[in-house]
Amino acid sequence: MTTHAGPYPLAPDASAENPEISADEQQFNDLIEADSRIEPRDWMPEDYRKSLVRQISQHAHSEIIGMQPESNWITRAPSLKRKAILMAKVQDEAGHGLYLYSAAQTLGATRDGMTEALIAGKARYSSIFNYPTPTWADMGSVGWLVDGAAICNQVPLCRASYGPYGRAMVRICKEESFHQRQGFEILLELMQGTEAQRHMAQDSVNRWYWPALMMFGPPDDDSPNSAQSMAWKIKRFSNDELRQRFVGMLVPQAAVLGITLPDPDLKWNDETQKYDLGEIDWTEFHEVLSGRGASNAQRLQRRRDAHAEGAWVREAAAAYARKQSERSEMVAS
Ligand code: BYC
Repeated sequence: MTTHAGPYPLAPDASAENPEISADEQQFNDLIEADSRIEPRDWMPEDYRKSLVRQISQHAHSEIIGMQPESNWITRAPSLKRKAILMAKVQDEAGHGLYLYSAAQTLGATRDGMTEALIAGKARYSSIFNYPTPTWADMGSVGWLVDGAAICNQVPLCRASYGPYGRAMVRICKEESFHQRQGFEILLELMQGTEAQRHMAQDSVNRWYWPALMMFGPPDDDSPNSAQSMAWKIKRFSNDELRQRFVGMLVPQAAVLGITLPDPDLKWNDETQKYDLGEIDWTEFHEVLSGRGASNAQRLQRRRDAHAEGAWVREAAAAYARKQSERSEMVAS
């Protein structure tokens, strides 16, 4: 199987042939078998490296694009407390993007290459961020459902076989857990409010529930990367297993909120010991992945604008770094 790294040029030495492939490959296999960690200095199969660059860069892009639906609400948050919480959350997402871009860089991907691919529309990021956030309740749903799905998916990634990715995920998951609780709390407050507030909360959950289930990716029998990724212990559970786990987490929380999950077919199955779920609209999922979701164009344009508007910051930082290094050279000579 050949794995792709996404649309990224890799640093020149990153794909150099290793003359001792077989001994190295044995060592790699032993490390995976022993549930140990692969570190940047270790030999790794080219496809392993490419698959990690693919997944980690997509994940980093998701964090960065994921700042947009919420940053829209910072100026309109209903109180100073809500504004401060939301600002901190959006800043956290930027930090997650940075850890993840750094992890991808340890595999030879360049930061510029990844950014260029994103703003050129050649890179994937999570489908979920192509949906609009028209009401304040959407800040609750994004936290409860989107961050909730993120936690379900990402806690097992803390044990990913690639060291820098797993370690980045530990910190990210701690923050996601706070994000999920703040979303739950927004919805709880709305559900304890007026009729109009309860309606706004339910309407928002109706819009976000199905897209949140799609975050886990296509069904297992239509997931080309899963088998190899699980054999390499990057992924620990399949897309459908994690989706099930997520629904199992939501059901009691929805009861506490007094919110109805918008799936009339959702019910516990004693025989399979799993929830039966209604049909997910995979046509919608593929439309969003093809760039035809409600907000794809807007999200990418905003990212392009932000990149262009931030050029002076990057130039200033580079000029400062150059001056500093010239100064230290002068002192040394
Ligand atoms: N959206 O073979 P599959 C966050 C693609 S950040 C778009 O199952 P894999 C948060 C998939 O990439 C959320 N594309 O793939 C941030 C593949 O395409 P390529 C992001 C999707 O990798 C801010 C193709 O479909 N989380 O939560 O085994 C604020 C076939 O799929 C999606 C991560 O990135 C999707 N939903 O499994 C709040 C977590 N699903 O690359 C919250 C890390 C699938 O072959 N990533 N695709 O062209 C993963 O765990 C895995 O990559 C996935 C997909 C489960 C997402």
